[in-house]
Amino acid sequence: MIDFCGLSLEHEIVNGSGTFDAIAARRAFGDELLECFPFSAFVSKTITLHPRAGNPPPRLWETAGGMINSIGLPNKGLAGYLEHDLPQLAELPVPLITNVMGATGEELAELTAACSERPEIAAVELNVSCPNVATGLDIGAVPAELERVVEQVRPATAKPLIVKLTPNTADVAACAQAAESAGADAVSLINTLRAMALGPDGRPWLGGRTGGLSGPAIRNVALAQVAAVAARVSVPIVGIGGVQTGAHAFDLLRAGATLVAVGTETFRDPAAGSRIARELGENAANSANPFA
Ligand code: RRO
Repeated sequence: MIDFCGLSLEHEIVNGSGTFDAIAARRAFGDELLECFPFSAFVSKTITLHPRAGNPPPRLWETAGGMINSIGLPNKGLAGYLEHDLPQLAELPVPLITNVMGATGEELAELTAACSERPEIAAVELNVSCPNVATGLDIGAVPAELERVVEQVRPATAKPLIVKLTPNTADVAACAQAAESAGADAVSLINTLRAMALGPDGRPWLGGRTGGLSGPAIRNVALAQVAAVAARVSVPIVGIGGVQTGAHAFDLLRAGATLVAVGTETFRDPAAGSRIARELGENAANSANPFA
């Protein structure tokens, strides 16, 4: 068992927020999904205070080593999530981490307080890659601003608080340090890298103009950022970025992560979480003896 902020998890592999729809998967695979759930904790897609339709299409662009998404946070809003999704997610056989995003510290604190009241929710993950409505900067990209926001949110819950960091910043380790000193129990990284694709007419292809690059293309960026953060903070780290195999997960653990989240790979293989956890076990056993 792995201890993560007081949660006992079966193995190190969780999903990246927004990359595995457990409710749709349950519809498709039935109770079989519950019997062999691929992740040791489930991270919800990002929830905002009010419902959002998301970005206009197109929302995806495939690259040589991954994909760019411009989904734009479509979700039912907090009330819709609590009423419709939470009862279904509570049936999953693993702890539930709810991911929330707000444009201000007040919004994030309100979302976190609402999650805090629900026993079905084991932990809260703050997605801080949203542009600040006042400054236009991503809230999580500026250490001093991030510290203020996490300080505002911290009193809203006694549950584990994970801050999901953006890689689109000058110094991700400074952001991690700011989150830690404001009371975060863990940090997760990396979210997607801002990217753009042009259509045949030379204009941005994605409805949101830019999107987030994920998949194998960002794996070594994730590794560098996780290592940089691990050198600067002592809270546990969830390593995320382009993991497709147990060996990739093992690299993130060796760089300092406690858990590893799998995202883009689950679009190709919905059971990737179980496979990667199994491979990771084999990899760790073999690596004890390099000649095995
Ligand atoms: O919904 C999205 O477009 C989205 C989000 Br909230 C995020 O955190 N990362 C990402 O790549 N896409």
